[in-house]
Amino acid sequence: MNNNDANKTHYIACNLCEAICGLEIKLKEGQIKSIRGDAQDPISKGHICPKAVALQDIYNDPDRLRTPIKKTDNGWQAISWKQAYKEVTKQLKRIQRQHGKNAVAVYLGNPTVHNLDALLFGPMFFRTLKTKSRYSATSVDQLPEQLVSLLMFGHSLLIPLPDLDRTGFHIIFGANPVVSNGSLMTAPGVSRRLKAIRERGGQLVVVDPRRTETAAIANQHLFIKPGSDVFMLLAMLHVVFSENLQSLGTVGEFTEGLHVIEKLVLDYPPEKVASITAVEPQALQTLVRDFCAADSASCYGRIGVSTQQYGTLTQWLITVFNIVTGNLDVPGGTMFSKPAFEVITANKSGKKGFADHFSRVRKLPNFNGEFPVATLAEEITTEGEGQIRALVTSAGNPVLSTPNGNQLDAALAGLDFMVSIDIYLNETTRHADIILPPLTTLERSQYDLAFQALAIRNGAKFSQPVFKAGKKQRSDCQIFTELGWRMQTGNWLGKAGGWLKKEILQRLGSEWIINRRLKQGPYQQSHGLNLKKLKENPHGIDLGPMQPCLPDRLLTTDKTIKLAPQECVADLEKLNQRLLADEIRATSPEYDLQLIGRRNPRSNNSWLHNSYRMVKGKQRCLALIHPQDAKSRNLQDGDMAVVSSRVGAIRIPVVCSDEMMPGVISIPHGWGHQLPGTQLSVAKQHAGVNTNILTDDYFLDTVSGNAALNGVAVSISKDMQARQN
Ligand SMILES: Nc1nc2c(c(=O)[nH]1)N[C@H]1C(S)=C(S)[C@@H](COP(=O)(O)OP(=O)(O)OC[C@H]3O[C@@H](n4cnc5c(=O)[nH]c(N)nc54)[C@H](O)[C@@H]3O)O[C@H]1N2
Ligand SMILES: Nc1nc2c(c(=O)[nH]1)N[C@H]1C(S)=C(S)[C@@H](COP(=O)(O)OP(=O)(O)OC[C@H]3O[C@@H](n4cnc5c(=O)[nH]c(N)nc54)[C@H](O)[C@@H]3O)O[C@H]1N2
Ligand code: SF4
Ligand SMILES: [Mo]
Repeated sequence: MNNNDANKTHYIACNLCEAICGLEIKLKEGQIKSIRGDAQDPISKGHICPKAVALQDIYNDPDRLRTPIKKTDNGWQAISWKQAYKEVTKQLKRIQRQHGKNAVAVYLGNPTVHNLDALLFGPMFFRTLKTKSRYSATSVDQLPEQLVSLLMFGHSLLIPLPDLDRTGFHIIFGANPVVSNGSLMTAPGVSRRLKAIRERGGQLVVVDPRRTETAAIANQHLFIKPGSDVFMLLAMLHVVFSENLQSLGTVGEFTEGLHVIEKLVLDYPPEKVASITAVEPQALQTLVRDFCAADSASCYGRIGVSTQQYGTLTQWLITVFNIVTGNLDVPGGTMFSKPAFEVITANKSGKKGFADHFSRVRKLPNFNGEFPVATLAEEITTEGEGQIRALVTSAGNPVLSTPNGNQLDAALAGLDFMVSIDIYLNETTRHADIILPPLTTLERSQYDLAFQALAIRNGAKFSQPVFKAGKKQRSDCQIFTELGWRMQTGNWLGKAGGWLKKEILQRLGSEWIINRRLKQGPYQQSHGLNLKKLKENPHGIDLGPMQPCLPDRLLTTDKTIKLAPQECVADLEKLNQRLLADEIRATSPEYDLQLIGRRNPRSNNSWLHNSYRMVKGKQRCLALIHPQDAKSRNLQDGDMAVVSSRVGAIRIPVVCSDEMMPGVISIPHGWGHQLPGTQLSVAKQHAGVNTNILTDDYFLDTVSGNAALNGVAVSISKDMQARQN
C-alpha cells in the first residue's frame, strides 16, 4: 500500500442489511480511522446504524478464517486451496456417483444476496451439481412475498414496494423497520422517512403483538394476536366492499378477479373475527375508512406476517388490499422499482416455478427450484433413495436460523460429507469437513444487485475494495468458478470447455458483467450509465423516484394482474372451513402462550456476535413477557425461566414488559453460541440461547411451506434449578 492509499478515504455501500447505506471510511497508515455515514450518498444521505462498524471488526477478527481448513483427527488444519478444491470435488463426485445427484444438497444463507460475486458466480457451481436438493434462507424469510408476486404479477421478484417518501398513510403489519432498517423495501434512514409521513400530515399505523420501537413513532399501534393477521385483512377487505370503497384506479383495466375477492370477504365482518385477532371492530373500520380517504396510502407487511402460519394468505391479502383501494402503481402507494441492472427476466423454462415437484419425505412443494428448509433435517435422516448424504452450505447458519435447530444440528453430524463456504467456524460450519473462506466486504467490490432492485428510490452505486486481499485469500468468484469446473465430468472436451469458461469468468470478473448489464439497462440513454460513470461517482447516482410501469412490467402471460390466484383462494376456503368448525386455536392447555421474534439494533441474524462492540453491555437475549402472564406463573424480572414447545426447551431470563400483548412472549433469534467446537471467542462469552430450538419444523405457512417462526405455541415456567443454584 503506498502512502496515498494508506491514508485514503473510501466511499462504499454497507452490505450488512437491506438499507445499503453509503459509508465514508477513512484510513490512516493503512488502518481504519473512522467509519461514518456518507452524507453525499444521494439515497442514504449520511444515515448509519450501530452495525456498520462491525465491518471493521469482521475484517480484523483473529477468529475469521483466511485459508481453507480441514477437519482431521488432530483437529482443524490449514490446507492449500488446491488440496481443498480437489478433496471437496472428489467427495461430492463420489457421493453423487454412489447415491445419485440429489444426495448432495445445497443451503444458501442470507449474506449470499448481499454479495455480488456470490450472486453472479455461485450459480455456475451449483448448476454443475445438478441436484434438486436445494435450500436457502428464503424459506425462513420472504417466500410468501415471492410466491404472491409470482402468482399475481408473473415473477417472484416483481415485489410492490411502499412509496414511503410520498405516501400519505402507511400501515405496517409485522415489521419493525426502526430496528431492522427495513426489508423488501430498501429505504436507508427509514426512521426519518417514517417520521416524515407524520410531519407532512400523514398517518403511520403499526399492527404488531408487541408495542415496538416503530410503534413508538407511529400515530397508532394496534395489538394483534400472532398469526391472526389474515382475519384482520379479510375484515378490512370486507369493510372496503361493504362500504363501497373499492376503486382499482389505473390498474382496473388489466386486473382480473375482483368479484371473486368481493365474494370471498363477505363472510368476514369485523365483529366476526375480533375474538380471533383481538382488534376492535370499530378501530378496524376507522382504519379502513381513513386509509381509503387518504390522498395516497400504502400497506406493508414483513417478517412477522411472512414467517407465520398464514404467511402467503396474509401477504396476498395485503397486496389485494393495496390494489382494490387504488394504491398499486401510483405515487404514494405501492410501486415497482426500475433498477439499473435488471434482475427480472421472463421465465422461459416452461416450469411454473411453484409446486413443479415435491419433497421426498413430506411432499412439500418446491419454489424457484428450492424446497422449504424446514424439511432439510428429515431429508438427511430418512433412509431411502434420494436421501441427502452431503451438504454444501454457503453464507448460512441454519443450525441457529431454521426451525427445530437441535434436530438439524444432530442431522448435520450424521452427514457423509459437508463443505461450507464461510468466513467463520460456527455452529453450522463446525459440522463441515472442509471450510472454504471467501473475502469479506472490505476486501471486495460490490454492486447491490438485489437491493437496488428493491429500493423505494432508484439508484446505482459501485463500491471498490477498501483493502487488498492477502495473497492466500480467494474471492467468491474464484472459489465458485474453480469448484464449478472441477465438478464437470465427462469427456476431455467438456472439461476443457469448463476450464476455459472458468478462466474467462475469472479474468473478466464481476466488473465486466456489471458494465455490460448497465449498458443494456434502462439508464444507458438517459444517464449514460456504465461502470466508468459509477466509478467516477463513488457516492452513487440517484435515478429518481419509482414511476408507474404497469401493465408493461407484468410478466403474467396475458399481462393481467391475478387478484385471486387459485392456490390462495383454495387455501382460504380451507381456512374458512376450519373457522366454521371452530378449529382456529393458536395455543393448547399444555402450550398456552405464543412465541414471536425480535431483532436488535446491534445484531444481524446470527453472525455479528463475534464483534465485541456488537455484544458488549447488557445481555440482549431475553424473553419479554407481559407482567400479567409473568405474575400468574410466579415469574419476576430477571428470573430464569424454562420455555418449552413441542420440539424443544430452552432456559432464558425473563423481562416483564407491557410492550407485550398478554399471551405472547418475544425472544430474539440468532443467539446460542455456546455449542462446542466453534471458533468464536467473543460470541461464546455472550452466548444467549437459540430460540429456534423452540420453533417447529412442522409448523409452516400452509401454502408455501415457509417456516412459521412466529406464533409458535409454547409454555413458560420458572426454572427451579436456577433458584436452587
Ligand atoms: N426465530 C427466527 N428465526 C429466524 C428469523 C426470525 O425472525 N426468527 N429470521 C430469518 C431470516 S429473515 C433470515 S434471512 C435467516 C438467516 O439465516 P442464515 O442465512 O442461515 O443465517 P445468518 O445468521 O445470516 O448466517 C450467515 C452466515 O454467513 C456467513 N457469512 C457472512 N458473510 C459472508 C460472506 O460474505 N460470504 C460467505 N460465504 N459467508 C458469509 C456467516 O459467518 C454465517 O455463517 O434467519 C431466519 N431465522
Ligand atoms: N438489527 C438488525 N437488522 C436486521 C436484521 C437483524 O437481525 N438485526 N435482519 C435483517 C433481515 S435478514 C431481515 S429479513 C429484516 C426483517 O425486518 P423486519 O420485518 O422489520 O423484522 P423484525 O424486526 O423481526 O420485525 C417483525 C415484527 O413482527 C412482529 N410479529 C411477530 N408475529 C407477528 C404476527 O403474527 N403478526 C404481526 N402483525 N406481527 C407479528 C414482531 O413483534 C416484530 O416486531 O431485518 C434485517 N435487518
Ligand atoms: S442500516 Fe444496514 S446498511 Fe445501513 S449502516 Fe446499518 S447495517 Fe449498514
Ligand atoms: Mo431475512
